[in-house]
Amino acid sequence: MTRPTRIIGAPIDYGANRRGVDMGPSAIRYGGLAAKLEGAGVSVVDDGDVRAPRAEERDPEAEMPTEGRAKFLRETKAVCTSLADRVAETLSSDELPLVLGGDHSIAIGSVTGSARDADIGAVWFDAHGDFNTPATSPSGNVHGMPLAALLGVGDFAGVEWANAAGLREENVAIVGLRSLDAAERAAIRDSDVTAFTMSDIDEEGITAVVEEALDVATAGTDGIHVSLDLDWLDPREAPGVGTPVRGGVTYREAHSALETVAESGSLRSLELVEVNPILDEQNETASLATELAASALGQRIL
Ligand code: HAR
Ligand code: MN
Ligand code: MN
Ligand code: MN
Repeated sequence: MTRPTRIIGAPIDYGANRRGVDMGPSAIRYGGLAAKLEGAGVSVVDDGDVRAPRAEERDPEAEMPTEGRAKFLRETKAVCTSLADRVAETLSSDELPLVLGGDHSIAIGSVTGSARDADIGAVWFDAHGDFNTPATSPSGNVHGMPLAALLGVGDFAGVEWANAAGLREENVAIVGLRSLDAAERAAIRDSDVTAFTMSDIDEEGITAVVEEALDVATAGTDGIHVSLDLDWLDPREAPGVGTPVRGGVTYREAHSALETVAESGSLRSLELVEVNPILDEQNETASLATELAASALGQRIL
């Protein structure tokens, strides 16, 4: 039985290259998240949103690192710090945190909170590697950096607010890769992270790949964080994302993957990120996110 679930919104787009993902939490709620989960037998509480000042009030270049670029890093730190607290509090009251983004930079907060009182692994469903650092990022957008930040790669080494999770590369699996920058690709290859590309899914099938990813994330850990970037899916299924990449997983593969997550019984925290309602069609990507959450939390047809 899935634990009672607490929804926490993180309505920010500081880390993204296009405006709009800050409206993701509203769109996903409007898409019927609570009803969908209750229909799946999960009891749900909505904890509202973490506070996030509007990007228009901020200077993206304030407090940039000395080397390279990372826009809105100060604001990202503030939001991730309060998100981490909310996630950790949720877990200590025996509820499962379901974090709604927001751009993917919020994963720094979700994972940090999930790891506060436990040793965790992570499965990252994404078209992208999210393994850039301020020095390697071509864009300066922090949503391309959260895994590197959490693992302390490059300039992120010793950045306390970002590496406090103590996440180990050996317990991280990325699933569905199809877009990497050159230096990011080299960093992933040099790391002990396990990365599955779309070709791996083509060759082995989604179930085998997700089972391997779960083995990696659960090995010696107390549970896992699942970070679901909606651009993991093919843009035909999920058009409402800021950085769509052709050739993603299908609707059925996505459900099957999250059902496999549910069956593992190891899910500790979940997040849905990068839904961009401005680019969406009739809220279909937000509504798809609600369905996938229900699969991850154990919905069964029969
Ligand atoms: N790799 C590119 C960058 O770092 C694009 C990142 C796109 N990011 C996301 N996260 N949507 O997966 O700028
Ligand atoms: Mn991502
Ligand atoms: Mn820990
Ligand atoms: Mn992505």
